[in-house]
Amino acid sequence: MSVKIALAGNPNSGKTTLFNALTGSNQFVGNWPGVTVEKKEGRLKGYKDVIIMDLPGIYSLSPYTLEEVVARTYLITERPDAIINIIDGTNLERNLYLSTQLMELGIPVIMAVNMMDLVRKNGDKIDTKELSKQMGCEVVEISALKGTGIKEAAEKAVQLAETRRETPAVHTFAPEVESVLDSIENLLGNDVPSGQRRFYAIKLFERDNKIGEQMNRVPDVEPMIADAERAMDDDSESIITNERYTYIAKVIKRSYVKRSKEKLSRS
Ligand code: BGO
Repeated sequence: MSVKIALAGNPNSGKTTLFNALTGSNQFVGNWPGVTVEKKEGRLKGYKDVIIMDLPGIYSLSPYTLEEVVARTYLITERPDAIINIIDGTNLERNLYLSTQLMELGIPVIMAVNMMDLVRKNGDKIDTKELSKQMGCEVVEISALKGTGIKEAAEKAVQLAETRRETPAVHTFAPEVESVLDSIENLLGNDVPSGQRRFYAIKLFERDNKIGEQMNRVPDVEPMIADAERAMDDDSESIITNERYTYIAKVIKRSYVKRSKEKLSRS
């Protein structure tokens, strides 16, 4: 049985470098259906039955760019067996924004923290154990350019993919946000696969105008959203964005050790 692994990450995170290193010359290039966004897939070197699907470089799974819509439609409808989320280790905060969203899809994720050669050169350190705990996924440090950590990341991704296990996100938002998301999830019931319920609930709460296309029935959640917006005095999309950044700030505080800070704490 063949295994499908999606490669997802921000533009400039080193995704192309990693994809080339993982697949070598075993690549097929085309377009995603109906759009002129390039679609690349390739066979993982050393594995007969493992396909790596290179998703477009994106910052978010929102509905605002073709690339984002292509990537999320693929993730929701095709459901790869695992996701390799490549992130730029020198730019953790911005990159983890997408990661929090990938974790909500219920698909097993392995996080490949790239540019580790630069992180080390800067004298910074990442506590991968803590990052892994906070994000709820395995974390491997890599340098796509130098080729370090890549084999380990690929092996872990294949192992994870073979489990085909649903993996719920571990990060949570403020209690009042969780409460409204819970209510939306209850309304969704079995209309969407259980592993994707949180993802759909968040998208509905954000008034994502494209998510309905992936659903048979769209529940009326507008009164719940309006109540929450009144109570929190913000629009629902900003509420979720802020919650993500609040969580990310906590993750970074616990897992990223900047050289300058280390020096300060020693003095
Ligand atoms: C240029 N370490 C370092 N140091 N650089 C890396 C690593 C790594 O682990 N991985 C990737 N890069 P893409 P997307 C470049 O092209 O794979 C570099 O958008 C340059 N080009 O080499 O393209 C990689 O697919 C001139 O850098 O990313 C590339 O995700 C001067 O990160 C860039 C300096 O990688 C983006 C860099 C003409």
